[in-house]
Amino acid sequence: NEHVRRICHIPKPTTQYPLCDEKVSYVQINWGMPCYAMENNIRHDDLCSILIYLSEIVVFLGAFAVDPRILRHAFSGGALGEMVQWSDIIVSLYLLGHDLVVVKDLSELQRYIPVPNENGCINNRTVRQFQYDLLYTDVSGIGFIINTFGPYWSELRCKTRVVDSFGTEAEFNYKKFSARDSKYQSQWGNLELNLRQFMTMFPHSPDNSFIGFVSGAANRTSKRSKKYAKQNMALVYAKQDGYWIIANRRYLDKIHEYVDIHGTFNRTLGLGDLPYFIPKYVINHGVVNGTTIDKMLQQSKVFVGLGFPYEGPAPLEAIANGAAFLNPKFTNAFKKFPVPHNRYNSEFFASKPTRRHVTSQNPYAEQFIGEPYVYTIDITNVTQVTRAMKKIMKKPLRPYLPYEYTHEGMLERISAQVEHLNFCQDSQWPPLKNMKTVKGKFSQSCKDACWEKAIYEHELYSAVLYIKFCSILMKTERIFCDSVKYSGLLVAPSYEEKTKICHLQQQPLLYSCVSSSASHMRLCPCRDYIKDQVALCKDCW
Ligand code: U2F
Repeated sequence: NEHVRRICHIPKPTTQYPLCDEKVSYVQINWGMPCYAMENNIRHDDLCSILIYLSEIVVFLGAFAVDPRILRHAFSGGALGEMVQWSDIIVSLYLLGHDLVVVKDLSELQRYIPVPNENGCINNRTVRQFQYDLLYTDVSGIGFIINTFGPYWSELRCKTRVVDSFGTEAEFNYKKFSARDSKYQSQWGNLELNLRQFMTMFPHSPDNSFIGFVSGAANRTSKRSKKYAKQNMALVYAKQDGYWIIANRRYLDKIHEYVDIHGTFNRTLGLGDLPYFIPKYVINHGVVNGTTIDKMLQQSKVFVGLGFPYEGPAPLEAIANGAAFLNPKFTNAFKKFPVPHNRYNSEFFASKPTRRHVTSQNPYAEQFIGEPYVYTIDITNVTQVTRAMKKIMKKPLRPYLPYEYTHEGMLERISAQVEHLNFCQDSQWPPLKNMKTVKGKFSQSCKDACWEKAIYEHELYSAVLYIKFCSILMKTERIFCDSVKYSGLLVAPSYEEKTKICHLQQQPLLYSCVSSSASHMRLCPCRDYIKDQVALCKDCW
């Protein structure tokens, strides 16, 4: 019933049939109850097509509000990845019918959140309660809210979703733990939120939720838009001239043997000749708009990664426009073994509240997509570069985009998250029926243990059944515990070989999917997932 996909406001979950404006026809279902549409006072029971619960939402673009320079730099090589993601989140929430207020200004926020007076109290006349169902913001936004609105943060805490590109891990989130060891301190940590309130750009941190973004794709743009034929052309992934300094000259020269090399970078290091580290044969177009980037990607056979920026959206746009992505693998320059970038060896990740190992410029492209769309190679190894270029030149690529990055995939995911994720009350989503329990090996994290059969699900940790499962597993897997102990270890629940202790988790904020220990065997809650839409489980949304 495509033609009746009109939605309207309904009251919060109620035992009554939801009923909107009777003058217009509409379609609505709420929480599995029967729905109906009214048209000219005639009731149609057969016109229901979508299941949606409408919320009133504030979107506070924290980083842009706190530092408006980010917005100003958008067209001169500044970060655009976050803007792509925010745009997609805002549009998705809007298209799903939710009521949105978008705040990009600090002073504007006071209209929606009451400011305490000098005595720390909220003026009687101002609204005492946050009138909205949800607040989407980022870590900068939370910092600002805590500093400005003080204790009022506790009102907002459970309604908040934090857009957090690189993810947040348990040891950085839980204050007592990070206070114990400087290794776990981060300026962005200590928020003590449910880890699933952090929403990432790629599905890289299963402790967090994956919100993602939408990637433009040639075969999905409007029929009227022009398609451009492939040329012997490469586009380099670097928006500022400074990024090119990490480019290996032999890498670019080798690619140049096959194709012309184009760039879209801003000149920050002065005009005149190109800096010495950018070869003269590079044709620069300056930072261009999205339509032009799409056109250039449609014309290019290859999109050339240099190693930075990490985990941006552009490689997916390239693949969606039929250009293969050369994805630099992080290796040791001399011994040639993999050296993933992380907070202990990279300045960029040093401040991030995660110990995640980033194996290449775009690990999602490496792990979830691969050849013939993605060649994850050591770019200092000419043999590997040559081999990849030969394969790329041999056969044209069909545009490809994983479903979770399409418009439909994003809408589906956001719709399910808004409807089912609830951090203000006890709720269980994904439901327990989707749980698959797995015993890990020593040194293995739950992320890896689950991956062989399913996917790790942070939410299920707190389920009562899961705790029971641990006890059952200990019996059925012949794990003979001398004793069972509640402990605050990052690897709990687990079995410790040396002491023969079975550890259950004492502190819910410390449940961690990614932790492992050589002396512990982890007991993991996993769930099934939809291929190409890993945020969702089968039949659960
Ligand atoms: C990532 O941020 P970036 O802004 O560096 O991400 P990119 O992948 O480079 O590109 C973001 C968008 O910019 C567009 C491009 C993408 O949609 O099509 N664009 C453009 O419109 N014109 C141009 O000339 C060049 C690109 C990441 F997203 C952030 O989370 C990280 O903080 C950042 C640093 O790692 O990298």
